[in-house]
Amino acid sequence: MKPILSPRELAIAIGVSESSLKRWADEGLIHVTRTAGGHRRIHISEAIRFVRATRATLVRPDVLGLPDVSAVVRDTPIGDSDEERLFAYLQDGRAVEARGLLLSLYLAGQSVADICDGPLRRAMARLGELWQHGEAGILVEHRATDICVQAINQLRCTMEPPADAPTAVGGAPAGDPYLLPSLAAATTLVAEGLRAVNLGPDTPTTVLQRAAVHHQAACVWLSVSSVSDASRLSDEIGALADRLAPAGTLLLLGGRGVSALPTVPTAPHVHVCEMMLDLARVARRLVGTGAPESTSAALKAH
Ligand code: B12
Repeated sequence: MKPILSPRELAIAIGVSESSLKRWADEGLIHVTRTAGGHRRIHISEAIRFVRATRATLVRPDVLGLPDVSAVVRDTPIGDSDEERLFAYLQDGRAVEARGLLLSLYLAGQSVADICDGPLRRAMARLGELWQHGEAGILVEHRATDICVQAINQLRCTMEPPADAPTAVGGAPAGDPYLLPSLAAATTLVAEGLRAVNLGPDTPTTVLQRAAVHHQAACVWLSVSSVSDASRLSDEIGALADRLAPAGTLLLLGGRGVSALPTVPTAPHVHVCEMMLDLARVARRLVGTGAPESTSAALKAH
């Protein structure tokens, strides 16, 4: 990915004239910075925001350093749904096409939450049903997980929340090996304008609490997929909620395993979210309010 673009490069990528692009920049439709010599420069995150907002067609994605998207454009089976195509790419280990497909859905205006709750979740669920974790299935599942990690990280690298944006920290609890749900949560939050520190799978809740203090987090997400000792995990989550309460830090719980817990804290700063779409909604309110102290109040109406 090319981090900084000239107006000419973005113009070529979306098939418009350089003068149109400069005019849009001067009208404030696209944010540019200036070099010491006064030349306009466009950050890749701003270029991608512009492409999404205007539904521009990327005729030369390679100019932006997004060659994966070209691979998908060349390989467009008519009539297949996004889920169907992603499933086929993941099953066959076609990483370039899978990354390109998810990136092109994002460029076409779908949100990160839509992509994770939709084609990504459904394609992975179908892979899980195929082999019931026989050896061949584990091979495909690990490979598909790695490809999705690459794809989501690629999306994440196109976004740069402001330095003063509220911070979220999160992960999956100790003993939980699932990579994708926490990564999807982090990227959903970043897409909504938060800064996210993803501690990933197998993170003790005490470490999440420490990270929340260290980063003065506005919220902590916990993605629960695999639960071996449900009552112990319930207690750990209860203790985490208690420790987060004084600073007004929200605790956002989600994942397939939450329903296996005997109890979930019911305090006002704890929210159980089913999907990334719910998380995005909470994030939008957080970005609107900023300071952690005010987050609980702002979310009461949620
Ligand atoms: C990949 C995979 C694995 C990989 C994980 C690799 C890795 N490092 O991540 C490996 C091979 C290790 C694995 C192992 C096992 N797995 Co497995 N695995 C899967 C699979 C295919 C995909 C999981 C995934 O990543 N999905 C993508 C994510 C993004 O989707 P998601 O988890 O549904 O999350 C969504 C929501 O829950 C929500 N969400 C999640 N977290 C959060 C957090 C917040 C804050 C919010 C708001 C929302 C939210 O948003 C997400 C997007 O919509 C699933 C199939 C499935 N249906 O999901 C089986 C599945 C989960 N596995 C299963 C099983 C049985 C196992 C094993 C027990 C197999 C075995 N005999 O060893 C082990 C257990 C491992 C353990 N210690 O727990 C079963 C679980 C059945 C059950 N009812 O519990 C499933 C459902 C497969 C099946 N159909 O049988 N697995």
